[in-house]
Amino acid sequence: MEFSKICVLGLGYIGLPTASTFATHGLQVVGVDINTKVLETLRSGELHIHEPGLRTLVNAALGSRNLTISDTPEAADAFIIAVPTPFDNDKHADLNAVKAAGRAIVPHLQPSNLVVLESTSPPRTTRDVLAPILEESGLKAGVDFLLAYSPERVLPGKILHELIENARVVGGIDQASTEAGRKLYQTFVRGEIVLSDATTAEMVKLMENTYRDVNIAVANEFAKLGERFEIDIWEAIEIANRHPRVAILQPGPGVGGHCIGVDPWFLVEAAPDVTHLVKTARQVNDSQPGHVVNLVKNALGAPSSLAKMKIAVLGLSYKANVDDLRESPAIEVAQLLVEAGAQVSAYEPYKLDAEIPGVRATTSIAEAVEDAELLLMLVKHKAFLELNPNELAEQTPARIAVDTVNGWPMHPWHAAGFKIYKLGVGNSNAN
Ligand code: SAJ
Repeated sequence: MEFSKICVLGLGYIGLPTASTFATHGLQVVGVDINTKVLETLRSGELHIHEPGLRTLVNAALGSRNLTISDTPEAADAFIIAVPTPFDNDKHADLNAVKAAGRAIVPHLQPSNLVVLESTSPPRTTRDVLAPILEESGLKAGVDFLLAYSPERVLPGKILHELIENARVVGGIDQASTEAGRKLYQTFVRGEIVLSDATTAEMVKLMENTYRDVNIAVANEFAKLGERFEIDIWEAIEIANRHPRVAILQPGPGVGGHCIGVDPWFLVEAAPDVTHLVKTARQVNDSQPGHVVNLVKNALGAPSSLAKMKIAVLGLSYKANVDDLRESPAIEVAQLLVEAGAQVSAYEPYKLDAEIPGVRATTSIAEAVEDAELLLMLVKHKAFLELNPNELAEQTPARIAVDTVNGWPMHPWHAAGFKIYKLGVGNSNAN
């Protein structure tokens, strides 16, 4: 089958780059979003999301006239669903956007069309949730139209590169759907396209992020053991990772973003009786912000309260060198400090206007640290790694620093007069 026109439903972090990439590779693409603000922003030549290179790509796609944007789908050869699947307060997957996208496709679905779900979804969503909705068209999945699942697996900050170069799994509800999916993504994917079935492809995506979450959880427990046994866990992990079959990830203030902290819950919800480890890992990682607050107390001599303590927080984003604040553990730490009575100033170089209740946002490191008693690094931003402790010592009265990401080497900071407390490192190393 040939694809000349496609509809991409959802113009967010995945849908917009995907729609634009198809368009710059010669397909006619209708990008659909139900959020009129998103459409207005795109039509005015602006972007509602930040991703290196995305503005140039979207401009090229719109400029070629291959990409048009709309609030409703229209007839096409293929439909790609790339809408959010968040979780609700009970940690249950919220599939309303996927269902709504399916229903929006129904009036336009024609025999031999392909529908691909890209949104991260609990196992069997393509078969058990999406197929019945699409069949309200009167057409039968696997008989009259093709249906597949193909997850996005790109890393925020590297989306445009990884979209094209990563291996991609395509799983159809039958052989013909799988083949059609391969043909569609071959338009631009240079990485290997691995063929499977829909439910396996759904599991692959969830397993990747769950594996990473569990690995980070064990690193976070190792960090607590490092503190208990007065060693440097960063050094221990580095040495352990020289073993050819060991690859431990890095401990830190917690796991943020909208993927790794969310996706494992889809497995726990789908099969709670067989996912004890997955659930425990989530709980371990979710407990890290509270652990960081304990480290701060400890560094200050374990006061019973942090009332009026002046703390300068460095970094608020969910990971290094991005401006994305969604589900950021750094924000949770800042909030816990405020709740404990501390006076918190924060500097986030990628988002100077970050608004967190009770936290004083600052536009420079100098402003954040000017009257601080303690410096707390929560994100391994390049700018923080390059700080010169001697220069910093002149800008702040603080002589205590807490490093949760192993960004500051002990020696130069000690030499500049700072006590350094590190997550994962015994206190005896602080001086
Ligand atoms: N983190 C650690 N220690 C580490 C690595 C990460 O604490 O060693 C923390 C980060 O600081 C961050 C969180 O984990 O708070 C997640 O960051 P990340 O860089 O691991 O992942 P994401 O959420 O930006 O992107 C992930 C990627 N998945 C994998 O690498 C398996 C990406 O490929 C997926 O496409 C994306 O989730 C997604 O959309 O699912």
